[in-house]
Amino acid sequence: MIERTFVMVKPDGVQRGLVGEIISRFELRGFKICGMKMMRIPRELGERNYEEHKDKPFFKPLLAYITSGPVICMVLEGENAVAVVRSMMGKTNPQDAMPGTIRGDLAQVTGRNVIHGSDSSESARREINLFFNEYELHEYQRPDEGWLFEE
Ligand code: IDP
Ligand code: MG
Repeated sequence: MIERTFVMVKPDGVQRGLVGEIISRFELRGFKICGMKMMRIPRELGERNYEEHKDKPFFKPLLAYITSGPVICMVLEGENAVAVVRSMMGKTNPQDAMPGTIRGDLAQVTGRNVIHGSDSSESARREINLFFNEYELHEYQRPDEGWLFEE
């Protein structure tokens, strides 16, 4: 099933110059970039994105982290995109993330784990609507689609 997911390179990923490396992994895998922008997340948007964690002890540092500098927001489309992107990201704690995953290759600790990705189709819909309007989301064909997918 072709679906969309929301992905964000967090402030540490931008500051460390990892944006190209991360986007490149998704492009090479065959994901289509349907939307992309750089922004500094306002506090309220950060709170809404992470509202499921509002009672956790790490909520305050998480908000400080996520609003500490610009991020790159993306909407990626592909086969089973939510789960596949999560598997490419690796476990939340980079020390548990497998080598070959983004966190497993590029990060050290949970509080600086370089990337966010939606954890379900419902979260994806919610997060895409939170971060993008309809004029920022695009439909187009990749010329390699005929070879990425079966007929
Ligand atoms: P996820 O990003 O893999 O979906 P979540 O459990 O949803 O992980 O947590 C959201 C984000 O909150 C994590 O990516 C990480 O940046 C931060 N976080 C989660 N747990 C901790 C913690 O125990 N200490 C510090 N930061 C945490
Ligand atoms: Mg999560």
